[in-house]
Amino acid sequence: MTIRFTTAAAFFALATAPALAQSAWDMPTPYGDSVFHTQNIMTFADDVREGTGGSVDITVHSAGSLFAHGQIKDSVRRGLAPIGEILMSQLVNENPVFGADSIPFLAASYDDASALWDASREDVAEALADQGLTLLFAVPWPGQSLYLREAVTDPAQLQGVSFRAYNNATERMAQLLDMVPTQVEAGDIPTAFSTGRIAGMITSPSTGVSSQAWDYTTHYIDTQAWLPKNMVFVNSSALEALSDEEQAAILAAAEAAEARGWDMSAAETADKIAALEAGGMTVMQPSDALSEKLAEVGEVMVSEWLETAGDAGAAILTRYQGE
Ligand code: PCA
Repeated sequence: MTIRFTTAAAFFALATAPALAQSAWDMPTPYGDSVFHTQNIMTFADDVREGTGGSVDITVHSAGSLFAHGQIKDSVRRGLAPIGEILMSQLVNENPVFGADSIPFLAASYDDASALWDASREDVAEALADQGLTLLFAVPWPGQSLYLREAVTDPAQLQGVSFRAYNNATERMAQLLDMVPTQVEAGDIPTAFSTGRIAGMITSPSTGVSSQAWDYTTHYIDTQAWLPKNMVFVNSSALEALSDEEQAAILAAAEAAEARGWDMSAAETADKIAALEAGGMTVMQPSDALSEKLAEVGEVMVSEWLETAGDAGAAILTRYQGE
């Protein structure tokens, strides 16, 4: 009898105590499972589970499977999901600070991208905090390069090309190069090429590989023009509802995820360019004429961004250039 009672009591304690403290969090993310951002987030979720003794259990719903990319931020703001990931520059219409990382040649190396992030992070965190969101971490994609169907050396060859855009800046860049932009999510790239909606794009070697760019384009032109970031944020009320220890574990996992993600991004640049070549693409450096034209476009876009971003934008550039 005693043994049975003890067993039952132990079972009762095991079954109920962790369940009371358990937070099961669904996390919508936009990109597929093979993408390093998603893999980094899976490790972040593991770290959170470990750091909280299993009491915060994050399930990652990748590739827009829970909410489409364009709905993730509002879903987290409204508490439909407690945590999520998006491309930061997707929010540039709300606040220009979200677009600082998507201007051609403003910050085209990892060192420069990191300095720009240091100079803009507070503004991004504040803009999110105004909406009840807490910034956890941000990680850049590798440099953005051109995927085309011919060896473009003269910028005039770009005129009229149907070109994939993934944010305002890529759309504006296409316009300034006399191309015809159309917005396409990363997961829809193969269909957009195969149905003729697009004939070229600018994106990282990572997305080039995950979308099998060699099936639709022949030339990779290694411009590495900017490093746009994905960011992960949490609904502030959901975060504050956790214990202090749980919150600290999440913040520690986020800090580790940011450092790990930047390393993963840098490490994959060369690997994925090699994979594009192995897939059959011709890898070229931009001609002087193309580089000059892209630099010109970058200058126009910096001044346009400064016009919309006002004093906050000017302060970001001053901090960035002072670093
Ligand atoms: N991949 C994402 C954003 C930038 C990148 O490298 C995309 O192409 O949608």
